[in-house]
Amino acid sequence: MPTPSMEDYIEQIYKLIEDKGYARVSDIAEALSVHPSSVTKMVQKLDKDEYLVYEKYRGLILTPKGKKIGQRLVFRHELLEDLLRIIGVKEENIYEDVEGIEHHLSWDAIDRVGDLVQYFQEDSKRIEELKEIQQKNEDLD
Ligand SMILES: [Mn+2]
Repeated sequence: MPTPSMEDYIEQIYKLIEDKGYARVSDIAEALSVHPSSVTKMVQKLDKDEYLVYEKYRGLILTPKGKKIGQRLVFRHELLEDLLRIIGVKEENIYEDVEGIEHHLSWDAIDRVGDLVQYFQEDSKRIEELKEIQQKNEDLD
């Protein structure tokens, strides 16, 4: 299993390749707010662990194993954003909150979060009921 830091890299690399068709060390460094030398080091480790293939002058590509995990990590991030949005977390907090929790949930918990998101998405009345509770709680403050 990849470590939380490896997960962040695989997730960003997957997203960059999805969006732009390629992932350069400089783009990864910018996306993760880290120094390019840290990216090079991590990319070498990910290459060694067979998540990607890195060739200095030709860039990098994800292996099937890297792609599969990348897809799951991006799905997990987006699912948790959906959850926080549905339960009314302020937009300005959503990204950082997800970055903070995403590595610390089991895939079991992620599946259950998926059920919960589906529960709300299937009937907007449920979201309205939650908002009513939130309104009541705010009035108590
Ligand atoms: Mn993330």
